Amino acid sequence: MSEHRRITGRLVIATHNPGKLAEMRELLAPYGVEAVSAAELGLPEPEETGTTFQANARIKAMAAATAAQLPAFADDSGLAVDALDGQPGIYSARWAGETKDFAAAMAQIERLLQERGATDPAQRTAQFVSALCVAWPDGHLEEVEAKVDGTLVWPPRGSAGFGYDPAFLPDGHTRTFGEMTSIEKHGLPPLGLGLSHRAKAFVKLAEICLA
Ligand code: ITT
Repeated sequence: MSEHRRITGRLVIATHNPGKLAEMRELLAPYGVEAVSAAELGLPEPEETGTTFQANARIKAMAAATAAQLPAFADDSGLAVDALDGQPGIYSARWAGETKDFAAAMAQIERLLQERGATDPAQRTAQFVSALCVAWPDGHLEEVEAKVDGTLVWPPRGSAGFGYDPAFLPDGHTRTFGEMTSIEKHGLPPLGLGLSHRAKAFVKLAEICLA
């Protein structure tokens, strides 16, 4: 097995999602990494042709690392609803359509849950999953994945965060991600609990790639 590699110097954050970008910047901030976004560099969005979160994270990180000739950090993530056999999963962004209408995507999930008679919280369990990949221009990869378990609520609650946050109630909590501050959702100790899927995956990545 090859050695892990540390992140030093400049890093591209290979996302075009402003909500994710903000979270990834906040997660990197304590490590003093100089982060520049794919949008700031004018990098194109690669097609996500993978069939897993990890494969798509790798596609995004490798495309940005090659184009920018810098290490690149990508996240592929999504919401997997148990009663819907893991949907929308890797298609979570695509369910919101061209206009990125997540209110409509949450309503679609709710319609499908109602069709299945999933009204009890125990029938409405879901996970947020995050696969993180750092790719270097020479092809070296570091990859981690994590999830957070929760329940879907209806109607959605709160306006913080992005995407499906207002519908997701993490286990052991009374407020949805949409009702939490950014520190509560993804802050790392000592400020936060490292609650979200992305925060948990980032902790794993930091252990192997960051000082
Ligand atoms: P990039 O590929 O440019 O990073 P994207 O939005 O297309 O941006 P994904 O393909 O990984 O990213 O799609 C993940 C979707 O899953 C994202 O658009 C959100 O709707 C949802 N999602 C992921 N993490 C989330 C979170 O922390 N809170 C709410 N929704 C989340």
